[in-house]
Amino acid sequence: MKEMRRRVLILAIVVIAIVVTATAGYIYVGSLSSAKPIVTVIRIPKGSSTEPTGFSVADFQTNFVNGTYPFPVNVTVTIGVNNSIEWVNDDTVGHTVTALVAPAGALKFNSGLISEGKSFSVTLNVQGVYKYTCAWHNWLAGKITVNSP
Ligand SMILES: [Cu+2]
Repeated sequence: MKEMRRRVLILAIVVIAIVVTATAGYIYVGSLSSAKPIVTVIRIPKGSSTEPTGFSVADFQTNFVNGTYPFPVNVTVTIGVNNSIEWVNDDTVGHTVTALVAPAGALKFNSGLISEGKSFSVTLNVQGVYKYTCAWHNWLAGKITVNSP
């Protein structure tokens, strides 16, 4: 019965799409299929625990959250809403991915310690900007922008 209702719904969408196509002249096919969750993999490279030249923890603490942080943010990714990110730790020490900034209504994700060879995934359901760092090595920092659906 549920399957029948689903078919009727799909048929209705197709009919509407055809009418829209006939009147407006184009069809956005993507809206007919359910979005598949997409996973973006970020690898934490070996040697990441070594502090790079020019890093200032005071500077990080003062400026990272405010958006005027001058030290290069190592990772910048843009994903769609409800997509996932998976961090894989290729380093020989543990790291964390700890969100310090998240959009209103979104949880600030925190992986806890990701041991060497382990990974951590998060699915981001709220659009906006997230900024995260490793709790132990603040030079490992990233910015994630989640686009609207
Ligand atoms: Cu770390």
